[in-house]
Amino acid sequence: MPGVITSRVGLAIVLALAVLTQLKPIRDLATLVQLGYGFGKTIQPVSDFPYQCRRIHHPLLQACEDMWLSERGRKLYLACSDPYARLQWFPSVDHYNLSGRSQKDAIVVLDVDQPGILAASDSVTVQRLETRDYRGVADDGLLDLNGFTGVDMGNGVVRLLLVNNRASIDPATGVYAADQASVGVNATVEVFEHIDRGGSRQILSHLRTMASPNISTPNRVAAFGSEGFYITNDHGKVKSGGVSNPLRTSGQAMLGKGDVTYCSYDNGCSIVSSSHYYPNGLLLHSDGRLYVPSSARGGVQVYQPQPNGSLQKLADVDAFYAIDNLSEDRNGDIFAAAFPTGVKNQAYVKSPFGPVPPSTVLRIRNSHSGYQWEKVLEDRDGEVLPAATVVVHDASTGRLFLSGASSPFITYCDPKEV
Ligand SMILES: *[C@@H]1O[C@H](CO)[C@@H](O)[C@H](O)[C@H]1NC(C)=O
Ligand SMILES: *[C@@H]1O[C@H](CO)[C@@H](O)[C@H](O)[C@H]1NC(C)=O
Ligand SMILES: *[C@@H]1O[C@H](CO)[C@@H](O)[C@H](O)[C@H]1NC(C)=O
Ligand SMILES: *[C@@H]1O[C@H](CO)[C@@H](O)[C@H](O)[C@H]1NC(C)=O
Ligand SMILES: CC(=O)N[C@H]1CO[C@H](CO)[C@@H](O)[C@@H]1O
Repeated sequence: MPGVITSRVGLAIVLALAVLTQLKPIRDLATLVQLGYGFGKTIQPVSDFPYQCRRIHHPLLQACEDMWLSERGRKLYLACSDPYARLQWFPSVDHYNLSGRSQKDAIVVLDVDQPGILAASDSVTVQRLETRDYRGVADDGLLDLNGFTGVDMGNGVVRLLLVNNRASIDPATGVYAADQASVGVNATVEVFEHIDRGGSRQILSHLRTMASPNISTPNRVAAFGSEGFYITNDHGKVKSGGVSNPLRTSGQAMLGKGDVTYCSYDNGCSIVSSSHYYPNGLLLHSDGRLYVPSSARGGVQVYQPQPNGSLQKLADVDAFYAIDNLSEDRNGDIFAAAFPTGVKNQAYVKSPFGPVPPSTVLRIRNSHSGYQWEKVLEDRDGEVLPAATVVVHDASTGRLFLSGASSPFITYCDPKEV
């Protein structure tokens, strides 16, 4: 009776799985596989959603990993790079070829109310901010951008806190260390200020560099008043060994070795929450809470920061997506970029001019009955969205801006007139 045999085997497999998924590493792996392949999800085409989207191709708007909207200045700040160079030097995905490093990472500013953006994307005007008083590594003056955040300080002043994946120095010679893959990068957080004085030359003034052994594998930074900031160390403490033993770096994130670290400008940095699974683009919301998304577990963890920087856990938002970077709009809604099929994104990083993997936009709201989340946009076939690592909602116009760490363009989506 083959039927019985199969069903016995089937039962045995189910039982074995049930037992195995009680074991933490197996459960972690099962979660990862489920997130990576999008099992159990309906991934929808972009035409299912009430948005009209278009791509903006501009030489300065490439490989923009992160964005922040200055509501006061009505300007979108983007951390952009070079999609080809990301294949060589992008330490957060274990690319350590320093000689292929981007020479053009910059903060780029786009005036969101400019009329041209609606008419023809080719005529969009953007400005690259020049850095002042910033010397880089061994006087190279270069930035290696990842995540960042901004703060409207009033009087037209915008403060930017940038994660900078600096190359490491060999202390003996004072020049770049020869083997970056084994020494690891020397990531720092750079604090800059921008004042828009009009004119074609726009300057970013460098205020300070924060370096610490506890700024180990920073992903994004969230400003905590003027005293300090939080970062997610997505891979935790281990910053090297990526090439010879990928598990030592990439694996760390998946094994829950990531952390949240608080840095005080006066007292340095300490880990305030550990055992995070690929903690990604965190957000300090105007409600005073810290939102920490996870790319390897899915969902968002919500914390209440204490005056000394320590964190008290408040809630979990159980959105089962590999959530990337969060942003808050003027109404306090949180927008999250997510990868419904993470494995396709890993392939895309290696070939950014190939087919674009699906992206999902989630909106998270804190209502009376707790946190609610909803899918507001998705692009199953990679038709118009980038492989979005971040999405920003401009509540004044309803427009969404999307960009991706590897994508050679950005996209904006306007609500369809109904
Ligand atoms: C490193 O980057 C340089 C410049 O792009 C390139 O010529 C070289 O082949 C790369 N090395 C490796 C090992 O990929
Ligand atoms: C890391 O960066 C800091 C800040 O610029 C610097 O003081 C330190 O020497 C650097 N260390 C290495 C190993 O590059
Ligand atoms: C790093 O964080 C740990 C844990 O909070 C702390 O004990 C340690 O002193 C910190 N290290 C530095 C160099 O600040
Ligand atoms: C920080 O403050 C919290 C309560 O506000 C307290 O429980 C904790 O022990 C403090 N941590 C340190 C390192 O002082
Ligand atoms: C701040 C930021 O951009 N963080 C992450 C966004 O998502 C990508 C992909 O997971 C990460 O590599 C970024 O570091």
